[in-house]
Amino acid sequence: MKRVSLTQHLVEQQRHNNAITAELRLLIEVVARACKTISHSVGKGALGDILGSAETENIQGEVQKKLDVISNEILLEANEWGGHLAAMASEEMETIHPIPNRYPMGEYLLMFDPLDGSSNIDVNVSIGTIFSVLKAPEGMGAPNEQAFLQPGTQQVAAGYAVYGPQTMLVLTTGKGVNCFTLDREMGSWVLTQRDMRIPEDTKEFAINMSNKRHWHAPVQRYVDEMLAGKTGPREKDFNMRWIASMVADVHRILNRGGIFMYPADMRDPSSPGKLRLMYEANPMAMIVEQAGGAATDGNGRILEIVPHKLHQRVPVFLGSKNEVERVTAYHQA
Ligand code: P6P
Repeated sequence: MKRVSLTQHLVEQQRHNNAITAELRLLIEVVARACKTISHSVGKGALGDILGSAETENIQGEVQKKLDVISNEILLEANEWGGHLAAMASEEMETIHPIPNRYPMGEYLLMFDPLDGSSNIDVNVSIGTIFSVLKAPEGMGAPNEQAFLQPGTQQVAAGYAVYGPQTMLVLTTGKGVNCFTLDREMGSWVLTQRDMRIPEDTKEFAINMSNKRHWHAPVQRYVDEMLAGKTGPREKDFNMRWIASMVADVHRILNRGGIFMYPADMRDPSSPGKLRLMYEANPMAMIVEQAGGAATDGNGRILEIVPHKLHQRVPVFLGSKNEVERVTAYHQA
């Protein structure tokens, strides 16, 4: 296949369907470049300053921070000066991060989980960066948290980088899902999978089984039926995978189908599950739906949830359409 770079892909998208503006193209290229930098740091592991002990100092003279905080700084510094953003928000920061006055403001809002699954870095398991892009409300003036509280259907782009045996970037701007592999020698992202599609059926589920006793009845029923295999109502055997790194689990599902679940549990009725809506569930839900899959919170589309807090959590069921519809139907029974 002729090598198509991320830049060429975005220029062609901009030219053919105007789905993306020049500013959004710049935004995506800047985020992709920051993910290259994060990949380089992650790849060093214990050999790099990044995982250095608390005694070392970084260039700001601060005590060395953890990799997920430094990944956050990489994304902030990469995106501040370009003039494409009005503000940023991150899992690592309690409040939003406005663009410093010394730089022009743009029309987009960027949210990210800079290094999702970072507990896996210590054991050399794939981790990733997840990002979501919204348009800043017209006439917003100074950006505030309220500007970010838009439903996932308003996202203009979403993507993730997965730092595994290969470093890959999966991206959607609302016209399907494409995957780019990092050519480390050239330092460029190369299009390696066009228009990814998730099979509507699957034999593979992903959930942290150790929480089983805390699940609500619909999830108990759905998982028990799969565990019963051929002898149960599903009349087929299932397999289980749980990497405990959402990016890695979703990437597998995007490539070969499956259902990923992080349900609410009965221990804490006020906290509906572990995953965050704005920069984990929403971007992954957009990617999955654009690839022909489904993504719900057990009741309705994740993308239609109207947020009320920047860091709010949400139950997540996403992946192969027919399986997500089944577990969602069990919640309605
Ligand atoms: P558990 C990683 O910490 C994360 O946020 C997701 O990437 C992952 O799917 C989930 O939490 C793993 O949670 O409870 O299995 O450790």
